[in-house]
Amino acid sequence: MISAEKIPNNVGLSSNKRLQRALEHWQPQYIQWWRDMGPQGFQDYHQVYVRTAVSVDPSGWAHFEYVKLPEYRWGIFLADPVHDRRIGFGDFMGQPVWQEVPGEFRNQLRRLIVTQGDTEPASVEQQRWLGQRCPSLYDLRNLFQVNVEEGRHLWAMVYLLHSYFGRDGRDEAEELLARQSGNRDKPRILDAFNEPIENWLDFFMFTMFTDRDGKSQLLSLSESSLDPLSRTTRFMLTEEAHHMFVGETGIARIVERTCQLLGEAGYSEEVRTLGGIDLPTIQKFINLWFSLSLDLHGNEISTNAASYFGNGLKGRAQEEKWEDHQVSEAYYELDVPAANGIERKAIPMRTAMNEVLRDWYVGDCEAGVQRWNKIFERHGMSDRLRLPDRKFNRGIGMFSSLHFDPSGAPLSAEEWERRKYEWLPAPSDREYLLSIMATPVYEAGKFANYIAPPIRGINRQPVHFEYVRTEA
Ligand code: BYC
Ligand code: FE
Ligand code: FE
Repeated sequence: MISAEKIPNNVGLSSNKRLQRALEHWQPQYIQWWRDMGPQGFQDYHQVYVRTAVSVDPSGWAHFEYVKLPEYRWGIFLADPVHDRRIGFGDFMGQPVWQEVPGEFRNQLRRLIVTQGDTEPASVEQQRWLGQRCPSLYDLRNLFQVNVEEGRHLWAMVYLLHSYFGRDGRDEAEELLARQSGNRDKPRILDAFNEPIENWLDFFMFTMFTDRDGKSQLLSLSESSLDPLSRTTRFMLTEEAHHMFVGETGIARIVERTCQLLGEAGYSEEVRTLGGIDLPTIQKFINLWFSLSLDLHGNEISTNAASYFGNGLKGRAQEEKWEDHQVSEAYYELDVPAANGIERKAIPMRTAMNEVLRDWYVGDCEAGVQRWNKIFERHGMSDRLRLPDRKFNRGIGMFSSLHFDPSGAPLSAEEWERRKYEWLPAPSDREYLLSIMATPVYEAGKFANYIAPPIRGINRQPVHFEYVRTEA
């Protein structure tokens, strides 16, 4: 019998027999998946200082304890209901939100929830080897915090599937554990979640840029007319903030260290000879993970997106900031490829909703890159990091069959093939990164040479705290 007490929740699990029965079947499969596909080498003998959500109020967030990862208490939480909440956009604007899934939107909603749910375990799979290459115990703990929370995000989507989609929902919940990142026969649904994350530069860029797609998608789903979906995703957003913190500060600490090494070398020496990560390599990893994450927003012109919006299933990020919530007349000015270059074309705004969300996303990324560039200013250096043009290295959308350099200038296929490793990580860059990460740093307070320590520790603990400890 599954014990509701072991699953922190605010969905009345102990009195919900139907949900308990469904979870009883699924939870052992989840734990098996976590052992097989979760952090490799950190299942049985390590205790990790992690935060567990025990309720949705701010104090429920302050719960830190040492746990063995497979014993983490994955919980089910919805943000508090909003009194008399009304549909905020689309064709049903102003009507009360739905507490059940309307039959006519069942397939679309299931698809959105499954797609969202699929990314969560995928990221855990992608990151499963990183513990063996970690730059410090502090970073190791942050990796595992992100991993257990992505696991909890999977629980969140499985909760919706089990509660609102009956038999198909239960089948989908099992499939979420059956697909595997990078698997040739049963890959994860979205492309970026099949890419390898083999080193910590990948990891920090992924949490900076790909978890930020999590933020844009969760913001737009939190506008949903399906109230349980809205409330679930609203709570997930509070966890997402920490994931992006890990990515942004991780890169900031690498940049800081690189600046120090450059200074020590009189700004002349190749940083790699000092064991650091050179700025061109950092820029290449920005180019890679930003372009992969742009793809996650879907096609520029999408009838799916128009229908999600019209039906009130998925809104825009921060819908309340827009004036027109119906968007039945408006047009969007889109840059499209044309015979001689790029042409502006007005398309119905509803079909451009993926692009509207991508605009929001690019702005949010841009602000983060500007914060990194402050580090160079502080060091009195003229170097800067930047986002590549949106057309660069795209795998989805109108530009995916064409080639561009990071400034947006068109290239022939032959030129792209010849020059792509000027802009994207080359096999030799990856070899170098693996070489400096080959020996993990497991000593409290010590940091790998390529990264600066953080300014402060987790939960007011010192930086040299033993964030992960081995059982005697
Ligand atoms: N890769 O009409 P379109 C997160 C497919 S991240 C592969 O443009 P739509 C997290 C598409 O499925 C947030 N295929 O699509 C981060 C469709 O296929 P079919 C995840 C792609 O539906 C880090 C076809 O192309 N959440 O939480 O408007 C760690 C037509 O495309 C891709 C969500 O994604 C792609 N990149 O837009 C952990 C929210 N893009 O029907 C977690 C839910 C498109 O032809 N999902 N296709 O077979 C959605 O809202 C939408 O599905 C998408 C796609 C925005 C992803
Ligand atoms: Fe997530
Ligand atoms: Fe995340």
